[in-house]
Amino acid sequence: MSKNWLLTRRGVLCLGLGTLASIGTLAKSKALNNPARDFTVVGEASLKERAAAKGLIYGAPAKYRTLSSDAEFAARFPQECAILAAENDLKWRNIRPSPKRFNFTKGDWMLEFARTHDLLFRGHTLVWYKALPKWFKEKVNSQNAERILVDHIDKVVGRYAGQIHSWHVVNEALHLRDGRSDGLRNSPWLDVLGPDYIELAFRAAREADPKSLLVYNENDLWFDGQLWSTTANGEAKRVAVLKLLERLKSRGTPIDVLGIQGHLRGTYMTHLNPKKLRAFLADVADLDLKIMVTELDVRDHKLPKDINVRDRLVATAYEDFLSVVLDEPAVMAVFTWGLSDRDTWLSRFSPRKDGLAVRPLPLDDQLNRKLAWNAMARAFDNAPMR
Ligand code: 9MR
Repeated sequence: MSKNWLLTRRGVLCLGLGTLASIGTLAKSKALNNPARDFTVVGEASLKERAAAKGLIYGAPAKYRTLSSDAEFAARFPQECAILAAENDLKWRNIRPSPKRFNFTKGDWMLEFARTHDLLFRGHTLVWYKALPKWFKEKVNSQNAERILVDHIDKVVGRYAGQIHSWHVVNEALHLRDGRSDGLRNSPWLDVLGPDYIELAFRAAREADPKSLLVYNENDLWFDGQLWSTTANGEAKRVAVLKLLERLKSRGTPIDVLGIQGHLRGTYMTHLNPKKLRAFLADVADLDLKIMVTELDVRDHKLPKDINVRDRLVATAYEDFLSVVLDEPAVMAVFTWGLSDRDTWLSRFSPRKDGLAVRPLPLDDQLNRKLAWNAMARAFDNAPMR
């Protein structure tokens, strides 16, 4: 079979029928694996410097656990990143041990780390259907939910007011497979508050900190078609997000930014549709919103074993995606979801069947730059100036 089989009529037919998921992953990888592709980078400047040269911000989240115990990682982080996000330490489950108690120890430590190392700080996340404390189900009901949510936002956002660059206010509120006409997810928040919980959260956040940028953060916006059984069709999801954003804006909701997560899949990059993605980003910008890539990484658990081939495919995904997205002037920041393969959610969530370590991030587990780093550096270098 020709290496370029995806370009043959049979390949196009296969794509059209949406059967990619069942076709051998190696064949798909070959379709994008171009051993001659040039990932050369000029100079030694860091990702944060290259991003800043174009008016962009680059950063990543980290965990208190890692930053406070891994001195090598903690020293490396500020060399590449201009902004630190709290990966888990500001989630409900971690700061609300009981309805009456807040525990800010780790959040405070993270902010202090950011300050000490001259990093901006990003809060994640105020309203999510996951990472809720065990007591949530038992104690929160439609009578008290508004008070509890507003109080939470007031205390958490208020505590860091004036010191935080941006907050993920609402995370992943859409889930088309739940079958609602507005596309909203059947989340615990929707159950107790109805669809207006989104607006409520943004208003409370603005009230508690008039300065930080308020972000709506959503997944599965980068591809076309349906990739696997639990995802929505990418186009339908983009339409639903636009509708939600239009509704929020028309009601004067204080929202500043759409966060597109960007958890890419190395085996599905043929589903990146630059034209449609560009059009979507332009539509978002027309709503007078900024855009951030909030959780970029490339899942490699089904890519070939060979590290050179794998790294090349991961790098290809990074550069192909970023070169489209960074063309949109409304895009102001890029976060990878982690900095080094040493600490990535994917090693637990999407491990490889062959037992090899996953390699989804710009730095390897020794904190050295990989081809994915080159791909990002190139994308920043080639991005238009903001
Ligand atoms: O990377 C995070 C992982 O360490 C946590 O166990 C998990 C549950 O809290 O959340 C992961 O981050 C998620 C983020 O908060 C929201 N978007 C999807 C991310 C990956 O699951």
